Formats: sequence, structure tokens, C-alpha cells
Amino acid sequence: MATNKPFQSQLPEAAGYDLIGDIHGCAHTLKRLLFQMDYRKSNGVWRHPERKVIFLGDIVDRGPRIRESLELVYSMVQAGEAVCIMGNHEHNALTYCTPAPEGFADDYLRSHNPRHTRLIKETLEQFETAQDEWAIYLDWFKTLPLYLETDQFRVVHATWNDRFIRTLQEHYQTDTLTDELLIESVQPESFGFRLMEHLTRGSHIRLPDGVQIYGGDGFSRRTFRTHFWAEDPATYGDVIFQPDNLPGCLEDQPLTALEKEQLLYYSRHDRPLFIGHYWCEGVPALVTPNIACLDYSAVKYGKLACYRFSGETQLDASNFVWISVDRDWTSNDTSV
Ligand SMILES: [Mn+2]
Repeated sequence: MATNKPFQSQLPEAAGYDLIGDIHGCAHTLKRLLFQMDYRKSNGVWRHPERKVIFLGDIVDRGPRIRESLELVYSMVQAGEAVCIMGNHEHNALTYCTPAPEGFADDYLRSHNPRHTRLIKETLEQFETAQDEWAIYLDWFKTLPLYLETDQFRVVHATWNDRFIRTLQEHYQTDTLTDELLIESVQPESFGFRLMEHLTRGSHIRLPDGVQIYGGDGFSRRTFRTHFWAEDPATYGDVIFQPDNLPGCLEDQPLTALEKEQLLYYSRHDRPLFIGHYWCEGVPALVTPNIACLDYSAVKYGKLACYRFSGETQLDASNFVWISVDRDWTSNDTSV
């Protein structure tokens, strides 16, 4: 099960792949999950005799053990035991920490405004006395593939946008950011910006003027997250995909022609797709017969979820495994 496209990040050969969603600094939970799946640490690296891990991005931010999480994931990737794709939080970290070129309004690619600074606070605090190590991880983030694709399945952090991925392959001959695309990625309207928005943040619909959503995470938002698998959506309620509900009666608000046109669609006949990003809750389940979301909000006392893929053409919910993050358990990740 290996990809052979020359510029694509090589997926190591394996009997199967264990796809793990957003970790956000929950290193203890990650170790428990790996242990439960018969991975063991040898020579400093977690390994399985037959299987490899695919991490879906968002290793950093929010949680208590970000440095330990990066160390674990990075060591597995370096040893060929895992592959990791880029999440929006790695992209944020990269742009937040990269000085802007001449002529930019801000000193860094991502402005150090209070909202951005709040989002990366825990990560920077935990690396305060390990700056050299943080610099290594930033260099590594730049090399992370933005997606994975084999004959059997696909992986992306938020949304599969086939057109953008083909453009990246054909025009840039890569599956990662380039220096040029990294700068573009903070310039609205550019290809680099739209590429990173779709692949790592997903698509959004703007709320009507004057309406805001006050999220459970303390941030307020003027847009809501949409999914990309409704066959013929008619209303906002048909496409919303986030933990916070729409205010008032907006669930029934009809989608405009333009909004419909901008929504992506991943066909049920396409190969299985694995995503993270969306703060799912409850018991892990397939979102469609060929799409599995693996972000079950570990860092918000949810679950760290994994899908154990072994080459099946039809995804099967019984292949989910997970660790619940218990508020009361003293050694779990929510007790710093
Ligand atoms: Mn995330």
C-alpha cells in the first residue's frame, strides 16, 4: 500500500495504517492509545511490528504536553514509523513565527494580534526554555505534506479540494508548502491562501450582518464551518459541521446560489477519505460510508480517536478505537 508518485511524501509500506486525529498536546492520551493498539517504545521510538501511523495534523496548541507530543510524533516520522500531514495549527505556528518580508504590514507573516497570540500561547510557553528545539519543529512543519493519496484512500486535515490539489501537483510539483506558497498563504485571494484555507481549515459560510456565534471555546465567530458531503443541500442546517449551533432560526435559512456553488462535494463513490479538524463529539462514527472524521475533541475532555485501516474498500465503524479523556483521572492530559 505505497504511493509511487515521485513528488509525494512517501508512505512507508505496512500491513495497515492507524489514522490518528488532532492531538493538541495530549501526549499521555496518545501514549495510552498507541499502547492499546500494541505499539511499544523501542530505541526511543513507538513502533508496531506490522503497522504504521498516519497523524492528521494539529499536534500543537491548547493542551498541556505539546512538547512531548511533538517529540513522540517527530521521532516516529523520522524513524519511518509514521507520516504526519499539516493541520491548521502547524500552519498557524509557522506563519506566526516566520518574519514577514519587506513591505508587509506586520513584522510576522501572521500578525501577533491578541486572538492569534492566545491560540498559540500554550505552545510558545512550553518551548520557552527550548528555543532550539522549537526551531527544529518549525523547519519540520514546512516539510509536512498537505494531504496524502494512495490508490486506496486519501487523507487531509479539513477538506479535500481536488482542484486545488491537482494545481499544487501540476504547477508546483509538490505536496507541501513552498517558500512562495507560505507567504501567499497569508494573502487573501491568492492560490496559497485558498489552498491552505480549504485543506487545513475547511470551508465556511459567512453569517448575516450583525450575527455572531459565541463558541464554547471562548472565541466569537462571524462564520460557521460547513461540510462537503451533502448531496443536494438546501439550508444552512444541511451543511453546518461544528459543535456550536447556529443562532436563532438560521438552521432553516436557504443557501443562496452563490453559497451552493462555493460548497465542495466529495462523492460517495470516491475512495475512503480521512479528516480531522472538526471537534466531533460522542462515540466515533462514520460521517458518510466513505468519510471518517478522527477529531473527537481530546483536548476538551473528549476522545483521542483512531481508525485502523487495513485495505478495506468500505469503511467500517468497528475499526474505530479511542481513548476517553477522563476529567477525574489524575494522570490524564487535562491535569497539567
Ligand atoms: Mn484541531
